[in-house]
Amino acid sequence: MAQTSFTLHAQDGQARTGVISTPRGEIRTPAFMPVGTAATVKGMMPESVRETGADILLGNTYHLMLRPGAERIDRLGGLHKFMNWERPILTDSGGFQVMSLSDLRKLTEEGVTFKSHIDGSKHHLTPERSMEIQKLLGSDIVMAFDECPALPADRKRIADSMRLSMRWAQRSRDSFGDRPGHMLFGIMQGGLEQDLREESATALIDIGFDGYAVGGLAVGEGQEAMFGCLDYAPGFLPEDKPRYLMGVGKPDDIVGAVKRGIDMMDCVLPSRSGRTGQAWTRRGQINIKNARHAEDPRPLDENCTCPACRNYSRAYLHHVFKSNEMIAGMLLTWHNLHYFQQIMQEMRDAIAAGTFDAWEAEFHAQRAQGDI
Ligand code: PRF
Ligand code: ZN
Repeated sequence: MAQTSFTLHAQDGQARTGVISTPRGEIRTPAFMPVGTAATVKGMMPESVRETGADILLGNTYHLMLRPGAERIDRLGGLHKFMNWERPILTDSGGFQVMSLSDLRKLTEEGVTFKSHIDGSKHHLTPERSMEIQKLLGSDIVMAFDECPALPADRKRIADSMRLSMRWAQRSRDSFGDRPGHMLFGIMQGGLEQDLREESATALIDIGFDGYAVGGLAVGEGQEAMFGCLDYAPGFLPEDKPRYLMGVGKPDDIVGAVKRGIDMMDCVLPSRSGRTGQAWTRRGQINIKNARHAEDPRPLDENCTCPACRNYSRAYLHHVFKSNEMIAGMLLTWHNLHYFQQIMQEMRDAIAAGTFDAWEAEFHAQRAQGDI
């Protein structure tokens, strides 16, 4: 009994729409996953995150193993219960966050040793320990343990790192075992080298995963280079399994990725930029702290149905940001998450209707007008 599945409903060009089914609920694809790093989507109650249209959240092995600890979360009934989100959770495996956040990292064939960015304590992560932690958390979609070099990097560094990640992918698979109701995703690496991407995809497919992530992008290469890679990378992966682009992105990155055959994405952008006063709308970006909003009675976006736009003026949002009120980041985070989910829903509808190209043209045309 599989208990999990991926069903494709329609394809328009390379863009696909479908549903991932898990015992904790369905994930409509293409899906955007809000990031709940520390067992919270910062500034949002879980029921509010759901109201924005999210089917699934992302959690982080790295942060939760350091604080409050995976064994503690397990004793408290698992991550879903702990954070009051009963729907699916995908957890990242930790290697990427070790490399970007921790101090004094030491990488070997076995795994990675590092010092916590919180208290300097020493920790060890391996594929086996990452699988164990993600199991203790109760993650529905578990990510293989990988390493991701920052770009630009020379070809040898990218090739060696990718091959290490593929050996770790096999160890992740062996250690994960058979867990009905839970999915394990492999992560493709290989930088911007087409042949290394293909070698990585072949290695992952040989091992066999429930879904495949494109890792190693959005690490400094720029949108044009990322799209260049996405023009071929998804084509190396099985059509009948979900494809997840990790850590992406801005609205136009997301649209370009879906157009190229990506089914899932995650990014801190809507929540993080909401806390700093950046709003994303169909007409582009707005910095609500800008003085031009101080007496503007209009909402952020006339067409948006989120609470920030239904109930508050730009003048009010400007005021609460200027006053450092807690509700400021809460309202903008809500708006941004709502807007990102709205884009996803519109893309799912357009792909199902076979009108993705027209939808995309309108998306870009509205942004070109700017905030008016
Ligand atoms: N690997 C993992 N997590 C990630 C990435 C990766 O390559 C990226 C790259 N954009 C974001 N998060 N495990
Ligand atoms: Zn809004």
